[in-house]
Amino acid sequence: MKNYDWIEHVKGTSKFADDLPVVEGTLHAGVFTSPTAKGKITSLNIAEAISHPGIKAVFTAKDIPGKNQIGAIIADEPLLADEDLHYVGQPIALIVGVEEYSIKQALRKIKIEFEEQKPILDAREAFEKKELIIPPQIFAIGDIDNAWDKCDLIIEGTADTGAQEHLYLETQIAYSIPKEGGGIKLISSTQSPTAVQRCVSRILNLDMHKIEVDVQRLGGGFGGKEDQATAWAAMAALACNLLNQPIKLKLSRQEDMRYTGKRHPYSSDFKIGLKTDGTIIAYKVDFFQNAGAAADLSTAILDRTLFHCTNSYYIPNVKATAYSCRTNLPPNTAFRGFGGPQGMFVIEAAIHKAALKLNLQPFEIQAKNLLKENDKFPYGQKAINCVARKTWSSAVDKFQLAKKINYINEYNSINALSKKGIALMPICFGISFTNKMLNQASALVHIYTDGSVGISTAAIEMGQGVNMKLRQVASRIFSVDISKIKIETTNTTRIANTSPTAASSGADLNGKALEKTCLILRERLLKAAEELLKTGSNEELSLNNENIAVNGIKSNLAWDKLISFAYTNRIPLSAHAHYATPGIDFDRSAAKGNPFSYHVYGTAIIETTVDCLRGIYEINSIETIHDFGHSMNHIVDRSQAEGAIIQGLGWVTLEEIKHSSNGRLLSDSLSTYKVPDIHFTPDKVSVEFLENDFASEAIFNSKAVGEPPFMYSIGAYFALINAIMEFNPHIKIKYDSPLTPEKALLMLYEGKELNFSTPRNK
Ligand code: MTE
Ligand code: LUZ
Ligand code: MOS
Repeated sequence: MKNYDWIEHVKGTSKFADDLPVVEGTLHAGVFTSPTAKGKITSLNIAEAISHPGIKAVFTAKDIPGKNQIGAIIADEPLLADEDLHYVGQPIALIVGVEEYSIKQALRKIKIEFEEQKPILDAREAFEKKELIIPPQIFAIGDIDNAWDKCDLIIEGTADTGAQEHLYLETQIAYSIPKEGGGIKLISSTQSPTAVQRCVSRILNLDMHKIEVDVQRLGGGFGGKEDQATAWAAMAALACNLLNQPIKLKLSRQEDMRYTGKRHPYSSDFKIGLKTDGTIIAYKVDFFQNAGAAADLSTAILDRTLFHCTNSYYIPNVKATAYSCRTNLPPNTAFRGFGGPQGMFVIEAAIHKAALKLNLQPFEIQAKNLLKENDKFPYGQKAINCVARKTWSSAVDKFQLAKKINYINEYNSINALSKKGIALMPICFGISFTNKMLNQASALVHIYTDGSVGISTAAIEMGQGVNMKLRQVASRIFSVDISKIKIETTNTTRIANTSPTAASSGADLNGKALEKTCLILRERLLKAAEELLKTGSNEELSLNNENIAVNGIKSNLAWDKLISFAYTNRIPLSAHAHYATPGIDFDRSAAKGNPFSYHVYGTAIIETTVDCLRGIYEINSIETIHDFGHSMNHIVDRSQAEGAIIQGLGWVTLEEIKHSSNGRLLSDSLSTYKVPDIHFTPDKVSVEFLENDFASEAIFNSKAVGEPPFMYSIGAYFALINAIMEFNPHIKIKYDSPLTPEKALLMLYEGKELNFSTPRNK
């Protein structure tokens, strides 16, 4: 199975928002943003900007006809700042002009004065100052207070993970076109068309039915357009509404990097208690999430950190507390894994630290505590059809762990300035939105009189291949060729009340809704065929390879003939159906329930080499046994796993977001923000499929794949630490990701006498 989208991408013929033809009279918009991380506006002078040649208008908060509010979960974020400034890059005014260059010039002519205050950039500092987005959230199981007595060893420590820039290839963009009756059509690069529609309706004080949002595809989202595509679309819509002219708003790469939120950095405290054999008895953890200046999706992300705080381990006594801390940075947002990676890093750090004390290998502790069937997660759900141990033992066998270790030991014994390290990384990721309401989808299917099929769902194609999977669903149920199936744009007038395409569940939710819809049509068509072929009750009809089969034998009735007969006989050839994931529930006040439809498991083995003179390093290989369920498209799923793994490697190694002490983003271009390229990519990235048919709520048992493999990369951090410790065994490790080459170099020589025996003046 190919992904037909890729052919168009390679030819350059796929259309993205900026490629769509613009309507006559289209104007462009630019955004004037806060120069300070915290302050109060004392004066804002837009007169000079308005009179700049080519400029049509400048809009500020007071021009908003509806509510100046874009917060989706908590109403704490204005579209345009009116008085208080909360981060560098916060939108203040919108400049509309005939072309982008004059807008750029006019942006410099807005004069702002403000009282500056001292910003908070760090989550722990925000916590000290009681700047919390919501009250602390707690997940607990067992009896943590009495569990410590049963432990032979108790270890405490801290673990930090960094922010991450989404770096989707297509920057944030929206195009707004006025429609009759004051309505608006929006082309938006969003993962959540309904979120855009709802927000624009609130900003403009218009009924939602007046706002149509249409999405062809995204040049990547990775969570960065789950919530944060909305503001730009709302600004384009605002100017469009006020001027009654089409408006295009797109961010340059640098604007995008500066103005939009990132993966949340976390700082955490852990305490872990074990038996001398490595059995984990108790785990206590406090997560300090750096939310940025507004809630955005932070509270939902905080939830997922708690859900995944024990990764794929069974721990009988757990207390996990999570604090969402308000700081003066752009609001941080969804990013592949959605808080899961941040939670999982900390338990891995705790295990690593405990292993050093117990004189065990970290993988011995990991293996000992892996989930078994029916083990309980801290939120009460049981691990069902759990393949945690199966993926682990397959990885150990298939990738020959024992042999690898021998080889690495030998390598390290003969190389003084180059050291290798190895780590294993099991993963476990829950599938379903943790907010139950969002686990629904619907589909609309038209069969045209020539037998070709058009499909609408809520799914957004952003490179992950969901459109290909949806085509496969319809193709399989109708038994017609893929070429007969077209996936239409995602449009709020065809599919209403869409959940974001997120939580890795795009194919599951929309695929299931589509399956239901196609089955309705298939039943109707088979009834029509019965009539046409005048078959008896002992004859069973089916669709087979663009033909109707009777008792499995090909008849002379072809698919297109049947369609044309159905149309002639006034049988409806369109259908719509709705799907809601069954069996999920979560009691928020008790923090107990079954929030997930199923879990995805897997195990990776990672080998790294560190250059102990320079601190630079290579990830040599990352080999995984991944639980795909019964994959419906191997090439799409494999590429999702590979992409997620390499994106994750960037997060734990090279990608370092730096701010100045007054809150200005320093790493705001690709010369200062390093992402993995093809040279950094490991020589060997193996993704082996563990096939099973366990997940009945996954579409055709093909498990969600978008996010889970991201977390394998956490193992690379520990493999690098292990390599560094071969060179400098006595360092005190701060578990502080990303492990940039700079940090690696400092760790290699921490506490070491530098002894340059060669005379330097010669
Ligand atoms: N793959 C590509 N190529 N581009 C993306 O933007 N987003 C990821 C993942 N894979 C993304 C991607 C994220 S964050 C999610 S949640 C899923 O795709 C969403 O799509 P799905 O639900 O259809 O898997
Ligand atoms: N978005 C969301 C998500 O709103 N809820 C989730 O549980 C989730 N999980 C992963 C990614 N996005
Ligand atoms: Mo993905 S973080 O759920 O968009």
